[in-house]
Amino acid sequence: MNRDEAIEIVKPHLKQTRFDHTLRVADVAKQLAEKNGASIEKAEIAAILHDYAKYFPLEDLRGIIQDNDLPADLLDYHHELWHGPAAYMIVKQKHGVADQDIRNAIYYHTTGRADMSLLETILFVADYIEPGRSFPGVEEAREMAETDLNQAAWMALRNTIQFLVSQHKTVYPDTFYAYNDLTIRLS
Ligand code: DGI
Ligand code: FE
Ligand code: FE
Ligand code: FE
Repeated sequence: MNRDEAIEIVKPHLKQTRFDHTLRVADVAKQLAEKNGASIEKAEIAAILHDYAKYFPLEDLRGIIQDNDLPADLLDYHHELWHGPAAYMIVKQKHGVADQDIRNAIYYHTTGRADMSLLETILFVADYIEPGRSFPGVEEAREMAETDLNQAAWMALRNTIQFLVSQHKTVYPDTFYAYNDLTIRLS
């Protein structure tokens, strides 16, 4: 699958603003891949596909999770967490994306997880720091991504956990596992 094929797949499913976000994530992911010695082509494809399922009806996302033995506990958490695992499954089944690392990057782009691969970390950070994002702490994470990708991922995880806690929201365990893993690895 090349860039244009990936774009053709996702474009009909995204609003213009989300499509623009997707292209910015792809740009940032390519830069991070180049800087960190990852495959630029894989980073670009994973980024273009990452929010494919963002606007699928919730019943469809629920069905994809249930019918494919994805973790059932996802359904106990915020539905915002469903579109990554669902996209992972659809690109595998409908679009023949065979590369496990690309698919895992899509799967974990919202929550993160422990022991993220380089490609997973790149997509996780690119989604967080793309130039259209403007939440508190993003500028620090952006600057950190220039020199230390894992430290930038750690900052994104810490900020997200702090934000969710401040809003009295639940935090999916993989997000804690990702944070703990990087806290240990970076100390
Ligand atoms: O799809 P995007 O908007 O580009 O970004 P995303 O897929 O990273 O979604 C991030 C949103 O998910 C963010 O606003 C926080 C929300 N969220 C809800 N529960 C959790 C969560 N994010 C994480 N990392 N962990 C959660 O448990
Ligand atoms: Fe997303
Ligand atoms: Fe994200
Ligand atoms: Fe995104």
